[in-house]
Amino acid sequence: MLLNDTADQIRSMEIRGAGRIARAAAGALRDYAAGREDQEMSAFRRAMREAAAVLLETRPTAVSLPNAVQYVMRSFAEASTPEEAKAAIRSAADSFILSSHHAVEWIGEIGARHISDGDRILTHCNSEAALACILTAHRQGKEIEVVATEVRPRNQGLLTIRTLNDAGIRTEYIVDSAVRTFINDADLVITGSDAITVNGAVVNKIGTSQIALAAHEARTNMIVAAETYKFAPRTILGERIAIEERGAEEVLDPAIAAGLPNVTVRNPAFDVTPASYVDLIVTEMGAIPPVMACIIIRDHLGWGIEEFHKAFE
Ligand code: RUB
Repeated sequence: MLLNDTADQIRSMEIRGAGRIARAAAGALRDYAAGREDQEMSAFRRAMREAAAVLLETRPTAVSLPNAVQYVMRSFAEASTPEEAKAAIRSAADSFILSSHHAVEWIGEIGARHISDGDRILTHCNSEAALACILTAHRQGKEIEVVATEVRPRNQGLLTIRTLNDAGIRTEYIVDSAVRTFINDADLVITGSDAITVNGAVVNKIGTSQIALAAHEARTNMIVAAETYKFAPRTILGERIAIEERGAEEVLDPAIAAGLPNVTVRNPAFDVTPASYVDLIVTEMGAIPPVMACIIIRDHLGWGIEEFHKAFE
């Protein structure tokens, strides 16, 4: 697939979910590099930088995207010919994609340990990582039930209930505004994440923070399932995660909107849940309290303040 096609598919959300977006971007860079016929390294580097920029501009929130792009782009820093660079890119992209799949499997195993027989789990949006925990617990023979939200305006909940239905998991499907009504029946909330900041705040699908608030009030545990490439190194420097605001037409029919000149539709796609409302973040490295997010960024991803200073020198 051409790089621009992948970028279009990410933008239009045909490819969506932070993990899938990251893998698609890594694969697109690999394929784009393979198709280049540059003789000079300078032309190759320029073309790759432009390709990376096209991908990075698609959706602003999921940190897995810049993390994947950076992983692939760093791989050919030492290459002296385009052929050498292409080989390095291929190997980096393939290894990113493979380790991303493994990470989701591990998260499933680790997350399932926190699900007990008889649990009723509330989930929001459509997250591979959150579903991995639920599906693994089910495969282990635990009798579980799920409450899945609709996820206005893009209805990602439909994808979730199809997967749960196909796995034979009993599921209740509710509108987003019914969460507080059902939270007392839930033993656990499990969601995924698009980005996790250095202080453990979780950026995920709009509505997650309301659910976390309701869970906090009801003393229901809130677990976030996230691969370590969803942790955002630049938040060390106080950089904020950009929250994507999508088009009004996703929320309100333009024909209706045209007759309402005093009404402005707002459509933020994500929100921020403070660390204090999150009990556990399940990563492929283990389950950690949100306050340990800085350790993942520093010790596992290798980004301390010194590394940032070096990178920007
Ligand atoms: C998807 C979303 C998911 C996270 C994690 O939003 O918020 O919860 O991306 O998903 P959108 P995963 O549908 O707008 O991309 O665990 O699959 O990476």
